[in-house]
Amino acid sequence: MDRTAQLTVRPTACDIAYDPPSVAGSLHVRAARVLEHNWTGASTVPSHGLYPHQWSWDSAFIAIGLRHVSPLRAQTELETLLDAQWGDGRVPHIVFNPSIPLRAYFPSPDFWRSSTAGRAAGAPRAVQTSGITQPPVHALAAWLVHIADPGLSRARGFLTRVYPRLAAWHRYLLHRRDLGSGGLASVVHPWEQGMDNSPCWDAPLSRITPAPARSFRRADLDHRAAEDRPTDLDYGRYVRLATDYRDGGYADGSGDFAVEDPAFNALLIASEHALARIARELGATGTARHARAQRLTAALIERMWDPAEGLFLCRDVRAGELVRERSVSGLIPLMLPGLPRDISAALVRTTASEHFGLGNSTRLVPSYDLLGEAFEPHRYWRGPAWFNTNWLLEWGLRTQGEHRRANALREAVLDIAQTSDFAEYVDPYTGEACGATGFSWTAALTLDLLHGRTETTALTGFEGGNPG
Ligand code: 2M8
Repeated sequence: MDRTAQLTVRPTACDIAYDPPSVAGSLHVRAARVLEHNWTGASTVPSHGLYPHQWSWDSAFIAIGLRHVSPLRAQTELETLLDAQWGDGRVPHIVFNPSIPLRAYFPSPDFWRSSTAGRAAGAPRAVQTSGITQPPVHALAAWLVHIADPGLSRARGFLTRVYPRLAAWHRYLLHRRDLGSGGLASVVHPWEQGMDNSPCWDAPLSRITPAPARSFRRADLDHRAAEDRPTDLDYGRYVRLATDYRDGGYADGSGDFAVEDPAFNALLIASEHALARIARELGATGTARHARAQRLTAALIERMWDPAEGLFLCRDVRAGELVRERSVSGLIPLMLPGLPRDISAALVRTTASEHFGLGNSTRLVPSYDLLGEAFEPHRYWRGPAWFNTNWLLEWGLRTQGEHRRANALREAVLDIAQTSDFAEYVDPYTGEACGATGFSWTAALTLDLLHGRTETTALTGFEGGNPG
């Protein structure tokens, strides 16, 4: 879609269909209002203060919720993001809004210099973006948006337009980013995986020389308490990694940080199943994509499953070893339909174990091991519970037939989203709000769970189900 066309599909108030189930009515309306407030005309910001641009995986989650309010806006959200795709297939993690002052967010477009430093990698000229990526939730989102209103989707040629872009995105990840030569994608920066300061990155980041503190100015601390955010040392390393990547023209392969992450790869696999469904809708068989998703699942198990922990672990590709930290990332492969029964059963046990506490000491799964040395209940991705990961786990529990646990998790997400005013993240024990409130993906995924969950198996169309 060209950028002129975007203006013509800007929805009006009439597109916002308020038809909530009666009991959950006010929650629906409140969640829809958050998304309305954060909508900028062609996409949705995660939160106006802290994150005033378009973020990649946020937009995928936002579209998944928005489809229950305005399927047209949900399609537009994804297409705006895909309009900023690079020639090599990468989907950037931030698409910058040119009307936002540079000082409002760091690193700003003048740091990334996408249209010049990214020229060889095919960065777009008309829009400024970051040069790194985020988890590939987009094909999954595109399929879910399509099935929310197939008539509108077909009339607009939505899937026909997004399919080649999504296929190029997956191709980029599976080829240019197979840095471990094991068939899986590596992330080259903690921001790519999305759980920015997870303790999983501590060891691989320890080898990175931080950029001097005086060489950059953090904007996040204008909005939030330092105790809830990554440290200055973390930021120094984030800046060094991004600077080196940029100065190498965003070419892949030589960076000092390369990690295979279970959630990133599980989302790629789930999205590959979704791409198969999209291919079928467009008249192909989709069989090759389902088969690839199965092969990727086998690689994930071979390279990251730790039977003693009952958890998938990150693989530090540069050090050639597993990272021995327990993160919610290692539970996300529960979403995968082709998981062997012993693995899915072990993962379900781990969610309820003393490390994650689900249904025992916690109602939402924390981002990191409750017993881990690095655990901090309020510091960003080092312990707090997040709504997107819990939505993914709800999906995962349902995929594995664990409906009672999934129902309880669904209730907890809805309840805590409401009482926390759609917080960015919460204390995993008390549900106390942390970070921004009125956070877009929290509102969007609340909407999705309010509208029930019938499409888990329909999504994958995975013949054969779970092997015993
Ligand atoms: C957080 O990450 C950004 C950098 O990408 C930041 O801290 O400034 C993460 O929570 C990430 O997962 C999320 O996509 C982003 C916007 O919500 O914020």
